Amino acid sequence: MNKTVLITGATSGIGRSCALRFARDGHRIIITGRRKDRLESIASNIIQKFNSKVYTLAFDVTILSEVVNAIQTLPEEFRKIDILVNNAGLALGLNAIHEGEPEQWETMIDTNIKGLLFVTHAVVPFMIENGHGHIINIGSIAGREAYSSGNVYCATKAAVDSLTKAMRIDLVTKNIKVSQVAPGAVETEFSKVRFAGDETAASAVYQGFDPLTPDDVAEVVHYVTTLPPHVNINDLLIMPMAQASAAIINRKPKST
Ligand code: NDP
Ligand code: 8X3
Repeated sequence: MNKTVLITGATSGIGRSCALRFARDGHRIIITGRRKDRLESIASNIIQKFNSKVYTLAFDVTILSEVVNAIQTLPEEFRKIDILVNNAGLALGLNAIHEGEPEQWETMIDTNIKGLLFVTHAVVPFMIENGHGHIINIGSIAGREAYSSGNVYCATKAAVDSLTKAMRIDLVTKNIKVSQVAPGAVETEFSKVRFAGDETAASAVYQGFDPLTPDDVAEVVHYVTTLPPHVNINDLLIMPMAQASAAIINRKPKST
């Protein structure tokens, strides 16, 4: 059956892969993010490849009025949202707590926690009206274990873990499933954003081992939505084989 799937942060990485994965099944897709040009090119790619229905919404998840306005403008055929993938998020910087930049903390908290809350708050009424729904929050290994200099980013992802549990409790009587998919290292634009465009620092993060690809994560997110109505995956931690914990990665030495 065709479903309507709204994915935040679909201009890149995991969100973009999720959009393509759900579109492959012929679902109606709503892709969101701030970069309008990217949304448009991904939408034409989806239409060309899968002939799926796709709608783009350019907004900033950190601005409540933008979130509310964007969701309100959805045309009738896209309003029955069955699946919400709360994926938009970012890390900025990697500094010990006393050397961190408070503006970067604010952006991470605004995006990863408040943004997820704003979008959920705007979308859940549609799900309640429809009598069902499924919310998938993208957490992280960083939400399970703090790692050196990860402080505020780790805290935001621990909040996603906690909010996922809280949402599940509050929405259980509304027939809305709430799941968390929490990946380890995935090679996307994440580290380029974290290191302010420093490609050398970003690529070093993934050196010497095979990180997850955004398609690996999208496959898992998609899987979680394919189970029978009485089954919910509450929480799923997906790691690269070479990554045993947040900070322990089996990197192969560079061959000389
Ligand atoms: P990318 O940088 O590739 O993608 C991040 C997405 O979030 C982009 O589409 C970006 O869109 C969107 N986004 C960021 N800020 C905002 C904002 N204020 N408003 C709207 N959209 C925003 O990174 P990933 O794909 O790796 O990250 C996706 C999620 O996965 C994040 O929540 C991240 O924390 C999480 N994650 C990532 C891991 C990794 O190793 N890469 C591991 C575990 C979790 P735009 O800039 O166009 O607005
Ligand atoms: C992103 C994974 O380990 O870089 O959530 O924080 S990590």
